[in-house]
Amino acid sequence: ASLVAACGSGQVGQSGGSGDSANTANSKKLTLVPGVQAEPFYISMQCGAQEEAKKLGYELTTQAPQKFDATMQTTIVNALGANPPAALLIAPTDDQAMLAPIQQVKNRGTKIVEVDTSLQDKSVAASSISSDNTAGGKLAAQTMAKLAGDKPGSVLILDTIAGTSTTAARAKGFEDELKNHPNLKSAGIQFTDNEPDQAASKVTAALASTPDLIGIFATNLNTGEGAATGLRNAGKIGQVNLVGFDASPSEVDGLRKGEYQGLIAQDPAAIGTQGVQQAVAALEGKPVTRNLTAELHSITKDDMDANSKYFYKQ
Ligand code: T6T
Repeated sequence: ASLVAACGSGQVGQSGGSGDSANTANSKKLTLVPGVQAEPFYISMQCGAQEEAKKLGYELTTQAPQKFDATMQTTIVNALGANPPAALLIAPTDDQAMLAPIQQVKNRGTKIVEVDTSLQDKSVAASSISSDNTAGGKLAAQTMAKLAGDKPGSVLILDTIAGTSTTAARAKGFEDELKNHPNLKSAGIQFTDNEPDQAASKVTAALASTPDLIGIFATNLNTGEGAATGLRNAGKIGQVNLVGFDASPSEVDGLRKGEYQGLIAQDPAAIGTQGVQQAVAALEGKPVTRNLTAELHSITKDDMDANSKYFYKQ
């Protein structure tokens, strides 16, 4: 499935750039394969990537799976093998299962750049660009501790799918930082299949099983949206602090309404921009940076208007 994003002021189609013709083959073609289609984080990433590709004279096409799912993403990546792009920018949905399909495209001569998530095997990609997700998890725990003040209690972590490098690092960073805040006890990590409904049910269950639950860390957009639903259903909005990751329009709306007490915003457009820059550097034989880190920003209701530049596109 392709993705059409509204970037900046105008509607931007699937491709950016000068286009090309059969005789230039695919040397100017970049393909972006995000984790999932029609999702504000990856739409913002696509916008950054498209703009940069156009600037550098390349054509970027986006092909996104319908769900954050390794089988669906594998189908897309396998199909690229028939007509491989010069470079593939990809957010692997599983840090192991996506190794073989990505390696196969690489074997056809395509340069690989990881954007957002990454494979465990660090030998495949020429470059990886992501947030410092461990630091983001730590920042979320510090925010949670500040919100709790001196009040002791348990905090639940909502993760997405095992094998997702980013959210795993956020959960780990959060749990590690909790050790510095003895009032806060971890109520454990729950996986949600990256489905808001599952996140909502996990919150409902945790409210029943953990009477001293005072906080929830939602490691991404969907877990946050589901957690807000779970708290709303139980009439616990504002009583249990919700710290989310990302800054989708619905999360930002939730922060304004008091459903979230804090958000850790990423800079997905910068990840897309830098992903294209690294891919093009690799293609043009220029120096490539193996690992690049995009900025994170902690946002609360009080400072959200000053931080609106970090809100994602939809
Ligand atoms: O949080 C982002 C991304 O960084 C993560 O890898 C998967 O979930 C998101 O796309 C948000 O839904």
